[in-house]
Parts: sequence; C-alpha cells; structure tokens
Amino acid sequence: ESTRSKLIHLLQDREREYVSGQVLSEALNISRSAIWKHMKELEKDGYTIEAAPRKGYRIVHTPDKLSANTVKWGLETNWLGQRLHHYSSVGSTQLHAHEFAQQNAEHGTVVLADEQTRGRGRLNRSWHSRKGEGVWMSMLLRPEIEPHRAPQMTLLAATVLAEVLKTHCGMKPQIKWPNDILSNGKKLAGILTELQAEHDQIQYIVLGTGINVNHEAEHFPEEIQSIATSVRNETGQSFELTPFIQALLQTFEKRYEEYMEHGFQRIKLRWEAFAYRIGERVVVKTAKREWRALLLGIEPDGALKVCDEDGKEEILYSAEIKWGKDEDE
Ligand code: BTX
Repeated sequence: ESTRSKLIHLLQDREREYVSGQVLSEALNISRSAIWKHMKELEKDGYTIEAAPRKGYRIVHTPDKLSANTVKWGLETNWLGQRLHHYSSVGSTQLHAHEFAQQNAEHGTVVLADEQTRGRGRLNRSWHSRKGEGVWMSMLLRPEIEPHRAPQMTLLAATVLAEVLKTHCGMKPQIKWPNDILSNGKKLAGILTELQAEHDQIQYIVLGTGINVNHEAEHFPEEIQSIATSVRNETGQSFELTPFIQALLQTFEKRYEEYMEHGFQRIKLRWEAFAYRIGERVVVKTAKREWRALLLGIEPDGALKVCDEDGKEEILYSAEIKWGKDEDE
C-alpha cells in the first residue's frame, strides 16, 4: 500500500475528526513537511482538507472527481489497479491498454477515462461512453493459461460485474451469454476481451468493461434508447464512480485469484446464478447462420450449449443470442 493510500485511510478512519501531524508522521514514517506535501496533492485531486494549528488535519470533502489518485487511495488490492492511468477523454481505453501492454506494462495495469469518443464493442461495433456517467475501463492481464481458455475471462468479468451491481447497488442483474449484463432485459454493461497470443501462449489480455452508471434515459443516443439502461435508470439512485470502481477492482482481483487457483468451476456456478433465459427458447446467430434453439446452459469450459428444434445439441464458442424484440433485427 502506498503512503498516499495509507494517509487517506488514516484520515478517513477518523471521519471528520482531526488527526495530528505527529500521529500521521509516526504512522507513515515520513516527515511532517512530507505530510504537508501530500495534503497539497490531495487538494489538487479535489479533496478539501482542513489544517488547524495544534489539532492537525481532517478531510472535509472527498471528491467525486475521478482521478488515478482518488481511485488508488483506499483501494484494497494487491496488484489490480496499483498501476492506474486516468484520462479525461480518449478514443478508446482499449487502445491505450494495448499500448501499455506493448511497452511491457505489468499485469494488473488499469486504464480509465471519463469519456470515450470511439468506444468500441465486439465486431467493430461502437460503444457509447458519455462523459462522467459511466465506468469506461480496460485492464491489462497476463494470465498463465492456454489461449483457448481466454473466453473464460469474459465470463469471469461478467460474474464480477453482476456481483458488484448486486452488492454495491442492490440490483438484480442478469448475464446474457457471453458478455452482456442486463437489467430488466436492457443492456447495462458490456465486456470486450481482446487477446494477444503467440506460439500458443497468451501474451496479454486487454479486458474492457463499459458500465452505464448515472445516465438518464435520454442521455443515450436515440438508436440505443430502447435497448440501453443505466444503474440510475434502474435504481433511481446515482452512484459515485470512485467507490464503485474500487469495488469492481477488489472483487475482480479476488475472483481472478480464485479462478487461477481452482479453475473455472466456481466461476461457472456464480455465472449460472446470474444467467438469463436458461431453459428458454431463443434465436441463436453465428457468422454463418441463424436458428431457433433452446438455451441449455454453459459447459464446464464456458462454451454455450443449445438444442435445436429437432433435439440436436450443439456446443458453441462464439454466437449471439437474441430474443423478443431483437429476434427480428
Ligand atoms: P457489444 O458488441 O456486445 O455491444 C455493442 C452494441 O451495444 C452496440 O452495437 C449498440 O447496439 C449497443 N450499445 C452501444 N453503446 C451502449 C451503451 N452505452 N449501453 C448499452 N448498449 C450500448 C459490448 O459490445 C462491449 C463493450 C465494451 C466497452 C468497453 S468501455 C471500456 C473499453 N474501451 C472500449 O473501447 N471498449 C471497452
């Protein structure tokens, strides 16, 4: 844990009370003038700090503003997000993460932006990423697994998103295989997993997540208004992005380690707890064809299992599922 985040912890533990420079300097093992410098940095990130002679320091206001510092301070992870880059506006956080990866950035590096002007989805689709209203984030991962297991990372990320939306926001999210997070059938978040592999080895994965948090319904572009939703839209409540992102990173790190240690089985169970439309009739679409099928569930490796109208079962590694309104798309 960095000195900064320890400092934030110390001040936040005694909410609204003064902590003396002496106490801070002893707890952190740095000089009182170094403490002063840290306080100035905190103010740059939007904290309001009160310094009173003989009493010490206290936080009067914690900023909602997203920055590398506000996310890192108080972040309880060992490796995920300990290297963190934040931008106010980018084309796509995915591209930045790929660049960092090629410059040998370490496992767990995170890229965040307030806004994306060219946010992307799968198959070159675009991802609307309005300024300050959502989590637009890419994580650089260097897992030691075989490339064919990379799609499991998408399912892992989906369970983490669903879990955090449930515990942090009190929602009942659903997962649509492989990568959509829905609420009441509308799209709340998406995941984009991009893999760089060579000689049958994963070099790195850039895992992008886009979550609509504080959008009002009319903030979405017209063409997706009927299919998109946000946390605020669903719960009637807005959420500060910083603690939400911290919860995501903390939960992701925990589940990732569980996956590395125990394999996909436990993730699968969690995934199934949130899975949507299992046992129901849907339309399945692949690059080659489109057909009606029964959604049976996922296989031990995360692949999708469906059954066509003649009772023939099939296992699919890449496909889209449609139902209801979007069946006719
Ligand atoms: P996807 O291909 O499953 O979904 C893309 C489709 O979703 C679009 O064609 C559109 O219909 C719809 N859509 C676009 N924007 C939104 C939105 N904000 N909310 C709901 N529906 C929308 C999903 O791809 C993967 C998205 C990953 C986004 C993250 S954000 C951080 C990172 N950077 C980046 O450029 N992409 C990822």
